[in-house]
Amino acid sequence: EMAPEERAFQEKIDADIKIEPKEWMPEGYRKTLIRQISQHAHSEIVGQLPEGNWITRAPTLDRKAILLAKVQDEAGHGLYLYCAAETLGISRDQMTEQLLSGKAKYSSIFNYPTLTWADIGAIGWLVDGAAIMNQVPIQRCSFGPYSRAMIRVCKEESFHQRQGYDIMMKLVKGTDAQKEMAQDALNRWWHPALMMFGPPDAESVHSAQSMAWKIKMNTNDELRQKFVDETVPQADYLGLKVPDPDLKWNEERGHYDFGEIDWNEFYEVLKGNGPCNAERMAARQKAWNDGAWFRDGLMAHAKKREARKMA
Ligand code: FAQ
Repeated sequence: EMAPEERAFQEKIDADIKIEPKEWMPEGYRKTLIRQISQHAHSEIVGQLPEGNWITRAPTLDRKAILLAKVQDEAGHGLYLYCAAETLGISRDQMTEQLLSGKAKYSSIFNYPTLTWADIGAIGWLVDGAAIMNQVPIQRCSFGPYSRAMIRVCKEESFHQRQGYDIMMKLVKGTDAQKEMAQDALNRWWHPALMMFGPPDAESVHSAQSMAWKIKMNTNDELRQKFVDETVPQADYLGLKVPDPDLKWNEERGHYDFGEIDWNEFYEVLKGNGPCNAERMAARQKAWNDGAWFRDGLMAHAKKREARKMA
């Protein structure tokens, strides 16, 4: 049986009325939002690392400026999302501690290495492409600050996706070696990109409740299918082959059928056993430690000013 305040809350959700930070909400709703928004923020921050790896080695000055701008956008998204989560009563320090202790997750995709310049193209095309697929519907989610954050974030992600596809276009029109490099990047990023949408619906523990609360607007498998349907023609246009022998257009369903995903690999990455988990966490831990003197300085300064005001 639902308590009256909870019923009123659910009625608002069902009527597409946004929930704002100071309003009453069930504890589970608050917790789920903090989990999802903070994990999303952590993904943006950790997501800077694989691409940052290529800023100094971008092939032209233009490419370097574009990549630099893109990575700065990710930082902005992260900070924006931390702020949205803070309206729910958790501090950014607490969220950072949860990331560094392993309690909070970040997207599995950022535990893979960026081996060649083509990986920067593949990330923009596939990873930002998957991010957009997931985040466009969240623009309509029930929590005001999160939904509004997604509007700006999605605009920037669209630019990111285009810059990635543009890198791929350039490579496939280049030398044989460049085309091979593009194909190799697609081979390595395709399945990890499909895993970004989360476990199959049958194993997704949070989906049903999150969808009832409109924190999530679609199931993991729905978005994964939509991504495959939109991305395969883009690969065809590039003249690249999607690394899946079972991929086939299904006329009856009006969708592509695709092969089984290696969920064992996904769960291993979540457990910390992906190729770059340790490296990513070490980089974040170092950034946090290296910034300690600055945070301490800010706090000391604020305290002094407060004391001066009191005097
Ligand atoms: N990686 O019950 P579900 C970006 C966890 S885009 C790691 O289905 P839920 C942009 C899940 O947290 C990437 N963990 O969970 C960019 C849960 O564990 P928990 C970030 C995953 O929450 C581009 C457990 O598995 N985007 O950063 C993953 O309903 C390029 C059970 O799963 C977002 O976060 C995974 N792939 O659905 C930046 C979007 N999948 O928390 C730089 C918002 C699942 O109980 C460069 N988030 N898990 O310990 C969401 O839409 C959802 O949280 C899902 C997962 C769809 C990711």
